[in-house]
Amino acid sequence: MERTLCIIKPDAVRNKNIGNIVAMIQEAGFKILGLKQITISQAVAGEFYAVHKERPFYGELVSFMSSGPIVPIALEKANAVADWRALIGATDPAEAAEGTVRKRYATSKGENAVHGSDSVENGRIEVGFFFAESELV
Ligand code: 3AN
Repeated sequence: MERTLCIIKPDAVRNKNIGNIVAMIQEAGFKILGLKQITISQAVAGEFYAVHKERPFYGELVSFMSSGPIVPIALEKANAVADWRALIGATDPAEAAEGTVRKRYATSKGENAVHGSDSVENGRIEVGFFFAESELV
């Protein structure tokens, strides 16, 4: 079984889309191992997105991710990483396919509703960033 991390980002929480996104996750057959609502500091957001440190949008991304509550969700399923990324859709909602989370709920490349791990290794690392093993059911 593979693990991946979903984060419902501050824009989707503000727009009251937590329930809609969780419904899409469950309808697609993912098992929810852990789920919580938290607010993270700029320092924690910066640590989570450290791989993007050199990108021009890093500062904007870190400010946005610490601008309000987020909902990290630990997901499990066969092929979870690729399947969750397929359900999320393209980074830019204008390019996201019909029926994807970003097509429905994202507003821009920066404020794009959800996060998804980009590899099996990062799936495990990122789930561990937000959840202790004892919090996973
Ligand atoms: P994805 O989330 O689709 O894997 P990445 O890994 O390229 O996309 O980027 C990580 C995050 O950085 C995105 N979810 C988005 O919030 C932000 N981001 C990416 N590209 C841009 C951009 N051109 N302008 C602003 N923010 C961006």
